[in-house]
Amino acid sequence: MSRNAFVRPACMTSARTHYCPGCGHGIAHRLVAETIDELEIRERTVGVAAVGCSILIYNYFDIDMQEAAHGRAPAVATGIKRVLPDRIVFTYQGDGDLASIGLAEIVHAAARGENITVVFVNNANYGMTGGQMAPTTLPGQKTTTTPRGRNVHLAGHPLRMAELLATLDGPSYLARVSLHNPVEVARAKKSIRKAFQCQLLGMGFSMVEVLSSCPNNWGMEPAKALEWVEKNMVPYYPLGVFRDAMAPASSREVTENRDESSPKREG
Ligand SMILES: Cc1ncc(C[n+]2csc(CCOP(=O)(O)OP(=O)(O)O)c2C)c(N)n1
Ligand code: SF4
Repeated sequence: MSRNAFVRPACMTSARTHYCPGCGHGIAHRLVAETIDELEIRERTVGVAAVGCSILIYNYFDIDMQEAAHGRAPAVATGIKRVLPDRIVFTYQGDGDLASIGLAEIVHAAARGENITVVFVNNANYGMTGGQMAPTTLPGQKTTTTPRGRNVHLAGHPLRMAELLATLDGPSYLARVSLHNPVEVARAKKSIRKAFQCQLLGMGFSMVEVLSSCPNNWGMEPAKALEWVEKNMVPYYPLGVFRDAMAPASSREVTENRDESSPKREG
């Protein structure tokens, strides 16, 4: 008996993506698409595209999409959700978009507890514009604007967005996941699904930070780039759940009081 190893999610179009070989955006798109199909929310989902390599995401999803100006996706999503509260609204943003130019928008949307879901792809650089330093670039990491490596005395320390937003009362679900191997991809899917479920239940702001590779700008083969995520990004950006309002009260206490360096894992 034969079994299909690959089935395109119904809410994805048949367009081929423009992403570089080994880029994490394609996997992240698929996880979001599978979630939309499984939760049967395709007809009422609105995606908000940001500015970055994923700007063309509206070509790949067969759902209602809205483009936002650089960094403003959480504000645009807020407007859509408030006017159309029965819609499921998500943003899809890179780290330059969300943690640099859009820092105020994401912090205030989270603080307000807006009932939207944010998929935040952290690839430690500005991908679309050629690999400049982002707020998430690791100490010592070489980029086009830090050719000798990020010097934290000059450029400051990287922002850990999931932890930063976990200091706020607004969010209902905050997690960091990674796409560096199949087990982590499966965990990432669980987190993305949970984030959308929080919105369906009207629980307020949810965000999943997805550690992702950018082999092109990192100057690495795709497999090496995945290794780089595991060896360099994961130690700096611990994986796990930082807020989970859906968890039973007892485990929620553990999650919220725990040492931030060892957050609870999904699945
Ligand atoms: C107001 C404004 N400033 C700057 C830019 C240039 N710009 C476009 S994409 C981008 C960086 C995107 O990087 P990121 O959000 O990390 O996404 P990635 O491409 O890595 O997925 C920048 C600086 C712009 N389009 N608009
Ligand atoms: S530049 Fe990086 S983030 Fe952009 S498509 Fe290529 S690998 Fe992906």
